[in-house]
Amino acid sequence: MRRTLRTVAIISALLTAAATFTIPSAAAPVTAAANALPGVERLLPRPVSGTTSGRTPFTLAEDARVIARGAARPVADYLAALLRPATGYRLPVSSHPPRRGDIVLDLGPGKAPAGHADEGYRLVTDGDRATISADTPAGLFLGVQTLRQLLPAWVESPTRVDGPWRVQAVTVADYPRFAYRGVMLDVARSYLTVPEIERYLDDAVRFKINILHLHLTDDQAWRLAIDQPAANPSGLDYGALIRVGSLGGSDQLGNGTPLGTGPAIRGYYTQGDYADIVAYAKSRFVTVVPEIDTPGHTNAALASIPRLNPDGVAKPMNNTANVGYSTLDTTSPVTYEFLRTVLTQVAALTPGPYLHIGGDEAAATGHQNYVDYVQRVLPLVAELGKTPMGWNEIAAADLPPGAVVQFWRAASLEQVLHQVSRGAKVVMSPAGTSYLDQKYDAATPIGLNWACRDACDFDRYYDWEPVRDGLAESDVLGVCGPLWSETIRGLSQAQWLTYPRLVSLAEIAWSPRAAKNLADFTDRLAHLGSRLTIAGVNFRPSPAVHWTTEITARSGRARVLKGEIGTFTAPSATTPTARIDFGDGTTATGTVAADRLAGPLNAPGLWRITTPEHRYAHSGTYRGTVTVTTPTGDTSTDFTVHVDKH
Ligand code: TNX
Repeated sequence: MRRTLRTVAIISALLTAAATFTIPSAAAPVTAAANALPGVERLLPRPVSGTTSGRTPFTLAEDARVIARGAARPVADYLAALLRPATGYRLPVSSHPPRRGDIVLDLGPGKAPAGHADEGYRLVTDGDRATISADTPAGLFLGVQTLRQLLPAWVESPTRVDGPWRVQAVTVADYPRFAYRGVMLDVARSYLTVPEIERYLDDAVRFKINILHLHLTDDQAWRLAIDQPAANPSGLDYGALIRVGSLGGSDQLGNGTPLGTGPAIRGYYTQGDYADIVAYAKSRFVTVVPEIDTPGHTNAALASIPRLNPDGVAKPMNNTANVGYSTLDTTSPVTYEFLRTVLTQVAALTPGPYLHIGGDEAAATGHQNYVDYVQRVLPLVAELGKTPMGWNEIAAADLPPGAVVQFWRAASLEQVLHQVSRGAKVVMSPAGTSYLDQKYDAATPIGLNWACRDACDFDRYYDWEPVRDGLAESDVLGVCGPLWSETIRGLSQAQWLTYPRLVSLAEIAWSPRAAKNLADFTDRLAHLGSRLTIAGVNFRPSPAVHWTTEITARSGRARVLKGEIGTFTAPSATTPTARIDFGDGTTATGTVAADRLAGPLNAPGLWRITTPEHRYAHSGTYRGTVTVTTPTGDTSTDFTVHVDKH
């Protein structure tokens, strides 16, 4: 058995220029599943066009390189780092002419499908090589996500699995329907660490998400450090936003009922942390959209800086989920001094074009004050060089052309349409079909249910159309799925509510409208479960999906087999069984044990198959089979054992 698989994977991930791996092996490397290769028909989101050519499949060679020049190199580095842990291959990035078995990233004008230079790409795989071509590094990166899904699911393994790493011979030409394909993390109600956000992002980009909206401030807490500005006429203490404002969280309802599985998680981001998130996102071609929610949803700021209050007295922090009671004083110059300081720093830290000022549920502000406020702050954002963005309510004011309204409820539809007729754009986040914080059903232990009740699975989040209500295609920038965190404690719970529903939203945002087909989408999800399991993403295995199984078994040189012989995924199984045919005329029942059992907030982990001790009587080469039985039927894979002469 291969020793220290984990160590090998870690080393291979770290050393980009290491020598080939020569690992002393008493028995068996892990062999990739014999399951049918995933084809274009399984891609999520569905590409604009994809065909299987029927030619020789592409095989990633052990000595393969990723060929890239210039601005394509960072994408090549990303791809190589992605493939190294599971393959154990060195995968150097090189600018030499390609050889058989290489992956080529071909960057240049006119490479993407015509008219889609920004994010379009082509992917061609055959017996010679896999080539991704695009006009931009972003296009290459999106093509990389497609290639990744065409490799066996075990490519997502953080530890080494042996190949062959084959890809069907395909031709894909692809580009997005919408430029804005977002997910929103509410780090105000309950905090996520920087590594948690990065991991969350790494999984979202699999589905071609390219916007990370960060809801940084709310009534419960303020999470982004703001430096003391050089000019501070009112002598405001911005450090208090962290000393006081970051200490809060959404622990309970207003009536005292506890929320979530424990108290909200506290924390804050230094400006360096925020810059790290932005840089990490940028390396994945994701734009960060920061939101400073105002003039309502501001209790944490009012609790931190007394002078923001008309009476000069700081409000108490409030760790309930209550909202709608707080407001900045829209008539006070101190408010605008404060906002200029905050928004100037946020704008300076944010390379992306958008700056979101919230604007939702400002029930305590008063209508005219609210309109005056929006008409003052949006131009300030524009003056800072950013496109101002806010929730639907901002459409009550006259917006500067190009301002973006994030649509979350139909209440102010007339106003939104009016502002659109004046040049505003819309991002669609209709609560009932895109709020990722809603319970899947009554049994979901976390989540809210005000926007979606009872049947809020991936199908509902798939089966809606963003261009509607009198909007035209060109009015809509795209789609965003908000994950409000009143009830969410940490990354694993965030993933549980996110997957598979974010995949639904991602397909709405990426794929052509005419390609929408719920039954087909459900079939594709059925295979995705194994990939998420292997990647270690916590997802809810919906009972509406016939989750499929992927299996690997170990091959190698041995006279005696014993211990772990294979691994498989089975997202909906509770008591799978395994049978081993040793290939010498004998069979046995394998012992099956789960890494982690499914729970009300947990996807099941991998299942390990252990063989009873089996001694081969004679030397030779034996082809064995491991077969597992799960609710979706039997799945088998072969393994080979070489038994040497004594
Ligand atoms: C409404 S949507 C809110 C948030 C809550 C969310 C909970 C919006 C703009 N405001 O403050 O967190 O509902 O689902």
